[in-house]
Amino acid sequence: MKRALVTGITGQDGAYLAQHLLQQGYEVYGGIRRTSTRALWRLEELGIADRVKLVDFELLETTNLISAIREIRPNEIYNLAAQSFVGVSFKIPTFTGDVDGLAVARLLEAIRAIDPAIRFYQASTSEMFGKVRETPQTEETPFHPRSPYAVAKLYGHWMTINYRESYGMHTCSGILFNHESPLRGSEFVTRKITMGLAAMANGNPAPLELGNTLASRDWGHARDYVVGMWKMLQVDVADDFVLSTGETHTVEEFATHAAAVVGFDLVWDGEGVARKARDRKTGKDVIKTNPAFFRPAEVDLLIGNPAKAKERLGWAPTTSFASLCEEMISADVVRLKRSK
Ligand code: NDP
Ligand code: GDR
Repeated sequence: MKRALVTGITGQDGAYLAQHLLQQGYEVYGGIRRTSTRALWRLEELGIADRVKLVDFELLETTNLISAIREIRPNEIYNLAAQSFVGVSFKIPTFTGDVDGLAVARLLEAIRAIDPAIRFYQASTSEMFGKVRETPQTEETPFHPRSPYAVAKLYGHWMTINYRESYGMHTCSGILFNHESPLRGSEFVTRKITMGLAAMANGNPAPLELGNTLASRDWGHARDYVVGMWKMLQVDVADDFVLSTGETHTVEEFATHAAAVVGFDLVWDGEGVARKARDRKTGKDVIKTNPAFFRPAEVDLLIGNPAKAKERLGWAPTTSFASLCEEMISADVVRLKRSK
């Protein structure tokens, strides 16, 4: 039986990846950092909380990483743990650099010292393309990060490649474009929209406040993307892969589609801070712009080309943009009803 250590087990991807690995017959260890309360709700929603073995895992503490790897002796490590919110990284840049950048070097050194045959997956990101140099983006597109988060992730990305080239280790970097799900954290824009619209459909009168609604992203479903992560560690020759859908949509398109599911027909108008959406039937404001959610530097448009992953891994996304929106808002409507 193969053993995997998944860092960031309490996050969106950690939960779906753990589910996939269990389905493949793995013994799954989940790295969890010490906090006053354990956030296991995602594992519980997937019904796998009692099948994942939790181990103390703090990326900022080298001793902790070494003892976890020594104790578990995994065949594969998936490093999903991170300070993953781009907006927040402008407020805590050095902390983000430590967790998302330097910690990758800590982890790779620990693996090299304990057992360099352990296969390693690093959660890299389309944010590294930032102010994009070409469209669509591929594994060969030059990087231009636009946030402390993306700069830190770029360090982790290159360290992952460096350990492969320097020591022949099986280290892979997955350059994943945005992937969402009903298990997405509530501060990311898709989930913020689906939670906000579900609440409004349920009678909450306050309009939802967003930042730059004209930003465009290549949005897929997390359930599909964790399969790609796993496939990267199953091929004999380690490499780096883009995972994306090859489609891009604005925040406004996502909101308009999700709104339609709960009965709002959004009409957008205005520019800058005056940009807003009202419901065509009632004339009421549904979404307003709040400049507090603007970022000091923005990534305007991302769209990935997943051809290499399709060809070498046989990976392809299976969830359309429309069904992603529908699944997310429907889940939030059900949660709201259940909580009443
Ligand atoms: P989440 O924010 O949902 O999960 C992040 C996880 O990291 C949580 O389990 C969190 O624990 C853990 N973590 C944070 N800091 C530390 C630390 N110092 N030590 C140990 N664990 C820590 O992210 P996602 O699941 O969405 O993303 C997974 C990874 O993929 C991240 O690295 C992200 O940057 C990257 N990524 C995500 C994409 C996406 O669209 N989702 C796209 C491309 C890359 P806690 O619960 O305690 O906070
Ligand atoms: P992103 O995701 O920054 O792409 O990073 P996020 O959902 O935070 O933002 C997407 C776009 O929406 C715009 N936006 C808002 N964003 C948030 N969070 N809240 C708002 O109110 C709002 N209004 C508009 C943003 O400006 C941005 O342009 C995610 C994370 O999962 C990263 O960890 C991952 O690496 C990348 O995706 C790929």
